[in-house]
Amino acid sequence: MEDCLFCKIAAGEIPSTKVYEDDDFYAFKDIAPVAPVHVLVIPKKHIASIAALTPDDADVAGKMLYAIQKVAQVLGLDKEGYRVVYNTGEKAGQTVHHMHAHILGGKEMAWPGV
Ligand code: IU
Repeated sequence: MEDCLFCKIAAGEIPSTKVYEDDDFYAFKDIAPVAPVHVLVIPKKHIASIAALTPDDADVAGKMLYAIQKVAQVLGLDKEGYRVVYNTGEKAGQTVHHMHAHILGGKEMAWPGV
């Protein structure tokens, strides 16, 4: 999608620190990490948020969980654990309107954390 920051990052038009890529997904380090490990996983297809998913997106939405699993393995987080956050919409604090999963790890995390 034109003028979408994360579409441009996934296309390599804007630089990022890549940690994983396959045909459908791209993962890169968050520029403002809130945990020792903070990586964003995005679908290459432009989808604004979980709230914008349609039945046509069911395949990519399902595969995204496997991409997250793979990225966590690449990051070495799979044994110690990690948190996955999808901020969705205004009240949740979503600032970039291209669906993304935050993978957070590398520290003990409290719950609930809202
Ligand atoms: P949010 O869930 O929409 O609030 O998360 C957007 C994230 O994108 C946030 O953690 C930013 O630090 C991150 N980010 C980035 O990694 N690179 C950028 O150029 C921009 C935002 I703008």
